[in-house]
Amino acid sequence: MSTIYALSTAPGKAGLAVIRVSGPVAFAAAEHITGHRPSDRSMALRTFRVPDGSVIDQGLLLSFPAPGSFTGENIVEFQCHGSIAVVKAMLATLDRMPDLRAAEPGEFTRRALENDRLDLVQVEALSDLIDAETDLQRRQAMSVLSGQLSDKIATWRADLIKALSLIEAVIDFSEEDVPEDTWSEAKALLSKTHDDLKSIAQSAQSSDRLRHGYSVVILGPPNAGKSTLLNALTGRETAITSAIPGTTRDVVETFLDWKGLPIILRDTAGLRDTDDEVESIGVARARNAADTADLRIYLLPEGADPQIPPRPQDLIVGPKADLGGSRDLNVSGLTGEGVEQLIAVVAERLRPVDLGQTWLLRDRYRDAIAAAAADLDDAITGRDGLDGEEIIAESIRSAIFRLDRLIGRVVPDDVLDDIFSSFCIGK
Ligand SMILES: Nc1nc2c(ncn2[C@@H]2O[C@H](COP(=O)(O)OP(=O)(O)OP(=O)(O)O)[C@@H](O)[C@H]2O)c(=O)[nH]1
Ligand SMILES: [Mg+2]
Repeated sequence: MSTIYALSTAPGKAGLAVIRVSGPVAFAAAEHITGHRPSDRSMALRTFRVPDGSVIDQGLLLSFPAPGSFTGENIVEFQCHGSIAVVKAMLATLDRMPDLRAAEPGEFTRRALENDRLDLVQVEALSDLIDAETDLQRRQAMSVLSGQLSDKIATWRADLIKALSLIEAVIDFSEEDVPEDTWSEAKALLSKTHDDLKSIAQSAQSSDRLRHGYSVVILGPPNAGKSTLLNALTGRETAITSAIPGTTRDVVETFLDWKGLPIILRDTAGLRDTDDEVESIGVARARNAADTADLRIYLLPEGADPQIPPRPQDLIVGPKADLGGSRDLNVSGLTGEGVEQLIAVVAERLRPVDLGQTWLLRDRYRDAIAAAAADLDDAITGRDGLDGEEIIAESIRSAIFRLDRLIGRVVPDDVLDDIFSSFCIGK
């Protein structure tokens, strides 16, 4: 196994930069550059030098021995100044050492997987954590990274193996010797796992939104103050506003963090019938955005026609609250009145009901979980319909295999290559 190195912090100027080295000669590399390595699992101030003795920088050196390190190998981390020249000199020095090479994208994490420090679900959670932009995204990624989903999968797997062994025992018995409650015990295990899988699969939509953002669209007639509200919500002049009805034509999109939820907020053209060619394209775009939205905020003056029928989830809000308003919620983009309340109500409506079940599920998980649930469905109904025990056992084996693939127990290399290709170098 080769020893790999990489800059693990973002490239460019910064207060600090961290260079990570992992593998059999990591400790030798540290000694080469600093003279001597601090004791295991500790950090010490060191001078970093090139082999001819000239000083590159002064910084901290951290040392983690195998097998309790992130990768499961010997690791050292150089914490140097975040200078482009320092980092360049450090990487060049490492590169000149025998048996060391630059890491590929995600290679540290891949080694963590290969050395059983993380399973595949946790590997992807680490990637989610690094990509997290809102508090809820961070919390969901952390709960998977800390092993909550892996523990659940381990329980399902153990229950299925137990059920399988019960069914296999039935297969080995001759017909008349089969204990009556063996099947009911197996069926209870299968049903429990099946229901768990199903409920997680049902949270897939919330998971998808937590990962990619909830779509919230502001709708209403021209001049209602939609763009002014968008600007108040983003805190800057995101969209053009004017007293001329029909100002907004394109859908104006921004990303916001509302109470930890990732929100993609869209301002749209005022909804009305129009002969203006460009404006009618704008209205069509507004309708499209409304169709795919998770929640629509209707900025609707008293007595105005919503044009697009509201859904139960949607909010009808009175505009220009500074001039008065009689709806339950009235907002003013101009003065900011009601804006905080609007954010709170929208976040409340969108927040997943069962956050504990809402993991940042990827398509890969969703497919595996749904397919495993279908296998168990076959196994359970198969028995009710008196399928042979061999066929039922086969369905259970298939579900176990899908869970094994999910956590990375059995994963083809091309799937792994695909997963790690989205990682940055240094992860
Ligand atoms: N008093 C008051 N005036 C507002 C408020 N919001 C917007 N306006 C005014 O109403 C006019 C229209 O505002 P916009 O935000 O451009 O309205 P819009 O709904 O985006 O209009 P279109 O893009 O044409 O559909 C402008 O003159 C704004 O200054 C508000 O909260 N209070
Ligand atoms: Mg507008």
